[in-house]
Amino acid sequence: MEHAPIETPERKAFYARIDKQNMTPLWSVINALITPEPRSACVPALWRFDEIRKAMLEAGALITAKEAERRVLILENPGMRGQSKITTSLYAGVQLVMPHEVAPAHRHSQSALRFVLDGKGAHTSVDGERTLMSPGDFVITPSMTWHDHGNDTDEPMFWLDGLDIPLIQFLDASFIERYEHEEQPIGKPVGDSRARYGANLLPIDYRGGSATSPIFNYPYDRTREALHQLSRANDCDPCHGIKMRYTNPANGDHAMPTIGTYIQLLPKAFKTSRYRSTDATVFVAMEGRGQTRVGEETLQWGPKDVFVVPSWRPIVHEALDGECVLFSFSDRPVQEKIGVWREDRGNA
Ligand code: GTQ
Repeated sequence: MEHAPIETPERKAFYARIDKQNMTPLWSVINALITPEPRSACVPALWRFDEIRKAMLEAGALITAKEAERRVLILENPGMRGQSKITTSLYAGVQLVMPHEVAPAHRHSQSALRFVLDGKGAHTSVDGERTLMSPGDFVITPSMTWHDHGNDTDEPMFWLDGLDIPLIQFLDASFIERYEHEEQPIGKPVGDSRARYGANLLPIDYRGGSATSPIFNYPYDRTREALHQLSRANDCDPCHGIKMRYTNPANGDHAMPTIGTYIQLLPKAFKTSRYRSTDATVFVAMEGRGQTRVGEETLQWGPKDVFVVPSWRPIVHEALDGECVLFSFSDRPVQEKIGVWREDRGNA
């Protein structure tokens, strides 16, 4: 039972007196503070890639990557406009790097992920190593690592940025530094971290210890090959289809400390069982067409569309046009670490 004490004139007068001392009664607000279930301002929403792309190209004509520092259009949750949030704890935006542009080097305490949407061969550099990016690649920029982006190809390059900006803002732990040059020096060959950490090997004395995976590009061709192989075994989870988690090879934990990252395959015509969890999740449809029912709403998606599902809202995914692949990210690692993450699989 929710308590709702009556506000008598005596009580109201008391509240007014203590208000001057920056005090307020818990019993007036407890029902809004400690709710029986998550109550979020975050709402389900979808952004179509063709619309994002059109707006981004307009932005491309209006401002350079250099002047903007990062030419990004933020995907703002319609229930939280003006806050630069796609969920309560996470930020998402689409970044465009035009041919022969550089997004200048900086570093910040926020962790970032990139999920490549369109274009092939532009690069990002992280702490002295460069990686070339292709559609479907999942690339990490760990907290406080120097990073700059560049595009030496003749095509515009688009990717989705996911950052823990709202979480770091909430913790009041934001720092940024700009590098003295546009680009950082590159001291390692392309593929160095993949060879060191991404080949089922680790350097002999490597003990891990850093919060983020030492692999910074999880290329789509390898990820897709794993999903393909697993789809042949056809042992789908009723709630997820085939869903895998990107990991830190040094300790098996999530690849990033604050953002869980996932890839899932829905076989042709597969429909998931009703599922909900406390981590609001951002999805990118990488391949195929389908729909996701979120409570009463249905989001129809196709390749490169981005959509968001709030915490604890029941969802059902359905593949409508052949096999589908969804990339997703959420704050699940944080919730797991503090012991509050929950899921409800129905009876599945
Ligand atoms: O590429 O470093 O979308 O610093 C927002 C902040 C991207 C980036 C964003 C950033 C970046």
